[in-house]
Order: sequence, then structure tokens, then C-alpha cells
Amino acid sequence: MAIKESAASAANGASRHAVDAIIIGAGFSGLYQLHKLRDDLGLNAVVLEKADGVGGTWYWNRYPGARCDSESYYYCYSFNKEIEQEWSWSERYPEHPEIRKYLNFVADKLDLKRDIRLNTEVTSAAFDDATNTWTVRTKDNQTFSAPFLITAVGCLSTANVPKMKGLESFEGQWYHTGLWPHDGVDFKGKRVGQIGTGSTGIQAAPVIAEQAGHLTVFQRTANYSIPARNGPVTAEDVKHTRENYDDIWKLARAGTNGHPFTISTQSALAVSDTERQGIYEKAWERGGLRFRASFSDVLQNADANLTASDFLRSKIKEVVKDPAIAEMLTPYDHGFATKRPPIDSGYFETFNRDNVLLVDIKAEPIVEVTPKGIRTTKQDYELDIIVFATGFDALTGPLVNLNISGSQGYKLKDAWSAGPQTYLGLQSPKFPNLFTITGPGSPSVLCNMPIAIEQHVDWITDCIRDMRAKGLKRIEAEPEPTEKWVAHVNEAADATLLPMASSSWYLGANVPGKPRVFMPYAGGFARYTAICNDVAQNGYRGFALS
Ligand code: N01
Repeated sequence: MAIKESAASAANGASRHAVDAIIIGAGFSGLYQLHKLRDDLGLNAVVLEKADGVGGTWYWNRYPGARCDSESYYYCYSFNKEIEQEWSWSERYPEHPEIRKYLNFVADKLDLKRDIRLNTEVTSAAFDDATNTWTVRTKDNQTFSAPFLITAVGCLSTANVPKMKGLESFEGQWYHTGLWPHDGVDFKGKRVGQIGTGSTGIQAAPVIAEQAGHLTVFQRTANYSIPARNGPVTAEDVKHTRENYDDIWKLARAGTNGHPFTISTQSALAVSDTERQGIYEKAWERGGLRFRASFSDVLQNADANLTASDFLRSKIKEVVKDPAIAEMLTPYDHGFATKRPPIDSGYFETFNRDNVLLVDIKAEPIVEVTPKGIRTTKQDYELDIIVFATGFDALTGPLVNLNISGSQGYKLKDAWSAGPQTYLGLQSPKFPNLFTITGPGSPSVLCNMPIAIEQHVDWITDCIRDMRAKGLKRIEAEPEPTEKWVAHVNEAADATLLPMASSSWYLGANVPGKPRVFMPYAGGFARYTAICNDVAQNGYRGFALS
């Protein structure tokens, strides 16, 4: 890439670079977006990445037990046949180092790294109406300018560390799972406290319990979980996948969630109790996220949902030996899959261990962190290490934190103060030429991420190609279609049981003070893709182009 650097500014320590497109983030989205813009459109594109390696989410999330909940054969790119045929996964669910290895393999294969600036943290981005140019500043005093700015910052990349009184006084170590030390943490013989029992906490607890002297799990909301049933991928599996990739991707794109399996067309209420039990048992044995596809209406009909929730509650009671602990671990305040359903490797079994204690912090709330551990309203728990598995400021956090100002200096944080305002999750009014890959208002986190990412990157690339072909310099979401889209996102969520889970991060409920708005698009991936394609084919309806 020929980045133009201004000699004058380079002389005073700062440096300025002019390119055609700036991409922020070198995870799944940033890598693919760079490939498309540079290698398909021939643009000067640069990726700015805070970390010292590629991987995005998988660069940071290295906590014990971190692996993907989507199955490896489809948690990968679909755009390149050679990559598909050359790469093979070792496990049904890839562990974090293997995903980083895969992303490095892709980056090397496509020679992407020469256009990725690592250790380059973006501190602000501002749009200039006179020149239709974005200017991005970085922590190390560099300035990049380009007509197009594309955020590839992920949906779950801003760690949510709760503000707990006394944390600074803690004499042990504390860590957030999403910012895990690269050298790992030595739990041997240590008294560990884990706060949080979402997907992350449910993956981490069994591994920490095996390594630590003692583990105390502080649970605010009990959760459902399905066994992952992880295992090695055989040579036969690899061969079968490679031979069938076209069909796998076709199926994934045709569905609701970008997974290559179909949701049953049968209602949970249309079968006998015995038949339903048999179907759930089979799904439980098979394991994984596919459990929720057992019936058509698990996420649409409260009575149907109850059958799944009851089945999973009964499993907790089967697995956990102490009935009082089993009861504490049983969720009653939300239906199965109305929050993102975790999958696990021995989570409930962990509570049968002698070195594990469960504390219900709804019954005895945390009062403060003391120098020696955690104090609840009932007692003090002495700890050497605290693990915050407390999730993320999801979807909006990574974008708002970029300190973006659009047309006439309008700030994204103000534009979204009552919740994200996007058109198709791709753009926001007053932020011309800014595209948000898997932004709020798109299927994103309700989808197998690489599939959602590829759809967005392809759409953005086609849009930029069309604009350049027509000599257009500016594209901006219009306010009215945006309002309609936000209303449609709400409608789509309301047609499901998803908004019922009042503590869900889909609603922003995990971050104190965050507006309660259902953020991802729940209308289904295939439907969403058709809408985006239709918008593009109709002259980018809803966008102002000039
Ligand atoms: O975060 P979460 P996560 N005091 O927000 C609790 C993806 N993911 O990191 O439910 C005490 O789900 C909070 O309690 P409550 C996946 O999409 C993917 O686990 O708010 N507790 C909850 O128990 C997932 O959904 C994979 O009452 C506090 C937990 O912390 C998303 O990431 C693996 C608290 C947070 O759960 C986020 O999952 C893992 C406080 N102040 C995750 N604040 C793979 O596919 C929060 N909690 C690999």
C-alpha cells in the first residue's frame, strides 16, 4: 500500500497518512474488509489495531476454557475455497489459540499484515463536511485520513468491570476475562472468587476449579446451559466438511442464525409429552447451541419455551448432587435462550466438587471488596484472585468509545444517548461514509459471527464500488428510514421472547445506566440479507448519496 506521509508532520514526531479507507480492528471483520477493499477494489486501505497481533476478540479473550460456542467447521470464513480446503480444525469447538492461529493463517495467506498497523490505538475519528474526509487520530500521535471509515471493532470487546467499592484496596490479583494476561494466571493452591455466570463464567469455572485450591462462584442470575460435547475432529469429519462446504454455507445463509442447521418446523406444543421429552433428550445428548432448534417456537411462544426451560431445569437437578445447590443454580427469572444460551464442558458438575462453593449474591449482595477478599451482606470470603466474568458493554460500547464525531461535529455518543440509531446496523444519520460492521440493529450477535461479518463486508464493499463507479463521494443514512428501521428492530424483537429477559446484555441491562433498548436485529439472517440486498438494488434506498 502506498500510504502518503506528510514530511512536515513526520518531522515533529507526529505522522500523517492519507489513504482511501481506514478500517479499525484486525479481527474476523477487519481482515476480510481489508482483503475486499485492497484486493478486489484496488484501494489503499489500512487497518489500525490496538493489539500487537491480529485476532480481535480472540486476541483478548484468553481466559481458562475460552473456546467458541459455534462449531469450528462453520466458525470460519466462507469466501475463499483454498482456505477452506487447506485449513483443518482439531476440535468440534475451537479453543482460543487455534482461532488465533487460523486468523494468522488467513492473514498470511492473503498477505494482509503489511497493511495492518499493530499497536495503533484509535483515540478519535472526525468527519470533515467540506472534503468528505474522515480523520482518525491514534494514541501514538498519528493521523490517518480517508474518504471511508469502517469500524471492525466487534460487538463484545469493551470489558465491563463493575465499579465495586474497595476494589483498589484488594491485596490479591484481579482480572477481567476479556483482558486476560497472555502468560496465563497460576491458580495453583489459590483461593479464587469468580463473579459472573454468563457464557464466559460457565466456560471458565470448570477449568479454574480444576486448577485452583478453592473456587467461590458469586452468582447473580442463575443460567441455563447445554453440554457442548466437545471432542476431536476426525480426518473423516474434515474430508466430509471439505467436500460439502457449498451446501454448508448455503444452509447457513438460508437460516435465522447463520448456523448450518435448520430449526424444526414443529411446535413444542404439537407433540405428546413423551415425544417432546425424547426430542429434548436427543438434543441434550448431541449438545451445543442446536438445542434451541429442537422446535419451531421455543423462542416465540411462552408455553413452548417453558417446555424447554423445564427440561433444562430438570437436568440441573439430575447433575448437581446437593439439592439446595441445584436449586440455587436453577434459573426461574427468564426462559431458556431469552438470554444468550451458554454451552459448557462440565459446568454443573463443577458444583459437585469439594473445592467449589456457590454464593447467591441476590440473597447476599456484595457490599465491597476488602483487602482480603469479598464481603457480602452475610460474610467475608477470603480470596487470592478475583476473576470478573462480568461481560461487556456490548454492541454500542466499542463504537461510542472510539470518540467519533460526524457531520458538523455531531458526536456518536450523543446520537446514541437513548440507544443506538442505525439504518440496517450499517450506518447512522450524520455520520457519512462511516460503516459499522455488525453494528447494533443488524443480526450480529444473534448470528454465527463470521457469516454476519461476511454479509456486511460484502455489502459495504459493493456500496463503495458502486459509489466510485458513479463518482459519488458521500453516503449517509437518512433520518426517517433510520427511525423506521429502529422501530422494525424493536418489532422483530417483540415478535420473540428475547426482550423478556430483563438482565440480558442484548438490552444493555448488564451495564448500569445504559439505555434499555434491544440492540441486535432478531428478524433472522436470511430476511435481513434480503432487505439489505433490496436496499442496494433500489439505489441504496434510505441513504442520501451525493
Ligand atoms: O457476559 P454476560 P459473558 N455483579 O454479560 C454477571 C459471548 N461469548 O462474558 O446475568 C455481579 O453474558 C451477570 O449477571 P446478570 C456470548 O455472546 C461467546 O459471559 O447480569 N454479577 C452475568 O452472570 C455471550 O453471551 C463465547 O445478573 C455481575 C455475568 O456477570 C457474551 O459473549 C464465550 C455484575 C456476565 O454475563 C457475553 O458473555 C463466551 C455485577 N456488578 C462469551 N455485572 C464463545 O462463543 C455482571 N454480572 C466463545
